[in-house]
Amino acid sequence: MSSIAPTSTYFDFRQALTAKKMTGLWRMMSDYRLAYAAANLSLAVSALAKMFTYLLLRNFADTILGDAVPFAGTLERTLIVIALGFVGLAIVEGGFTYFSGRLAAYSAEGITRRLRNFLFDHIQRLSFAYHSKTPTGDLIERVTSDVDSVRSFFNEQAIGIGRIVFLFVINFAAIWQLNWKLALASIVVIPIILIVSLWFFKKVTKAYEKYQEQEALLSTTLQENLTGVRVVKAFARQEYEKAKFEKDNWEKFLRGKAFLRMHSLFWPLSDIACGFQMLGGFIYAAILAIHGEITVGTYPAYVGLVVWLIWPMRNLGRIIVQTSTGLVSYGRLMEIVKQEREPLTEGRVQAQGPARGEIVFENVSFQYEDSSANVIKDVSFRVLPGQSVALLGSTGSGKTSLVNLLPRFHEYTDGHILLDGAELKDYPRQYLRSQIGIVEQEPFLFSRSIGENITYGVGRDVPQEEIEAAAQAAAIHEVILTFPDGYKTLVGEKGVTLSGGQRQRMAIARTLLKNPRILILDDSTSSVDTETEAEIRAALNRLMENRTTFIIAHRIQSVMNADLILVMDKGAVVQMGRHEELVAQDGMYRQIYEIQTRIDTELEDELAKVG
Ligand code: DCP
Ligand code: MG
Repeated sequence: MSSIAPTSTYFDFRQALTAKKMTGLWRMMSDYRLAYAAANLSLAVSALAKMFTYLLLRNFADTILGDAVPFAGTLERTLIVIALGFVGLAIVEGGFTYFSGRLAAYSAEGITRRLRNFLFDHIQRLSFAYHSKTPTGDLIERVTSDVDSVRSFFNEQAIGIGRIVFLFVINFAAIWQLNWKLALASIVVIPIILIVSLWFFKKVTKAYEKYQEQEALLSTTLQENLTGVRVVKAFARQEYEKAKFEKDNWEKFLRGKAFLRMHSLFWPLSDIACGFQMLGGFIYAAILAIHGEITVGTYPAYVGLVVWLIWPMRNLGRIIVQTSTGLVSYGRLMEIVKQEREPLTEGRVQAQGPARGEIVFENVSFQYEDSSANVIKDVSFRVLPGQSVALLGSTGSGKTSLVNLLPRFHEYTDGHILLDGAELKDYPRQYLRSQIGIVEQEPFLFSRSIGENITYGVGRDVPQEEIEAAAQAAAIHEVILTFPDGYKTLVGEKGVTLSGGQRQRMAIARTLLKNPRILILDDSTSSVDTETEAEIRAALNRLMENRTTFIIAHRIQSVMNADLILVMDKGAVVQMGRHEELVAQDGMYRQIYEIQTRIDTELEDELAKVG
């Protein structure tokens, strides 16, 4: 089978994007069409063997009951030949059916493996905007359940068509050869079956679409509940969540029932039609036999053959109806495939080597795709290479949105951002992201080892000493040594769970290794105790050396030493300058400063009293 097997597992499924769903499925079969041809050919051989079995049966009956001349001389020898013929034909028929089944299964698995690989890669290349508006549960549902129903299409329906055509043609020809009137009388039901099937096809398509939608909703509910399990528990909302899930699940049950009802209605109807067809054929054949228009042996042969003429007719309906699920899933998958990927390497400025890190904002405004107002309003400032900018402001004032413009996670809508004198939009995203290191507020760690998490994204083999040096600089080395397997300890479900502060320090170590020219620290010290905060700040100061840094913080202490402080309010920069300048001004900065110093001194007084 390996001669037919394509070795490459990559196929660009964007080639299968088309308005005609059947054409799309056909394109997906690329590289596997030969295998399908072979599978269909084997089915033809096996159908031929079946036909010969019945012709042999006719000969057998005519020899025993009628007056046909034994073809192998004596009756005994003829019977032995016939018996051997039956065995041989059964082997051929079974063998080729098996072979075609294997080919179909192998091809279906191959196509869907490629499809899953493609989707995985494609999804991770889509934009932030796409991901923030698409529920994870829905994506998971499509990559699993819909891929699976496409797989059954390739495994069952794609091959069924060939079998149906072959069986029909062969058996029809065979009956025609027995008696042409009988042949025509045996297919009167075809138009009825076609009409009924197409009607059901439409119904089932709708029902299955609704079912898949609901299933996606259910997995979204489940996924969100699992991700947000802390919130659910903290607010004691288990009962509410349970009721919500039960409601969604009940709806899925109803839709599943409606879908299955369509199927279960179709079967009896098509069976009844086929039953009448068969009965009518039998009676007509009997009449013909009585009138001597066909031989006695022709009758059992017809009986055998007509079953296999009806079978493809009956299955044609089945395939039409079942193909609907494959087509629905094809459509749902193509909704992902047709999404534009975020271009990573395109850009007019093909910069080589590290950036200097001079950043200028000129009247920059920014609006999220789906929102109506600007989130960043007319912001202008300038940072020299190696300087640090601090962003301070109430929550929702646009601090994170502003720094997210730098790696081009989102595109600014107005104004200019210049990096080393060139427009940011002209740099390839990949270059920018390699030059910018981000320490997020809640860094995400993968379920891999501590070491792998620290070296994630560095893009080269990092020697152990270097990893440890980074961990030491990030004040996390000692903590890692207390874990059972040190740097090899797994993070997450099968390993250790890290605290918020520990995760931040892991992210700092990771960023140190990446050694970017531009650094973004988002709220990096807000969720830890004062002692750890001091450690992290020391680690951060090491990290900030010689890099252009954007630091978002809520505490004055974290921003005091910055070269430039931006005070933000509702998307606009309301104050800008160094700490001394801003404290001297009457404004938001001084208010925050005064409140925070008062709290700090009160706290110290309290502590002194207790001490
Ligand atoms: N916003 C949005 N779409 C997003 C992210 C944010 O519409 N994908 C909105 C929510 C806020 C505004 O943009 O109204 C600014 O959000 P930021 O996350 O930029 O705000 P901050 O980072 O300043 O807030 P915080 O201090 O809470 O982190
Ligand atoms: Mg923020």
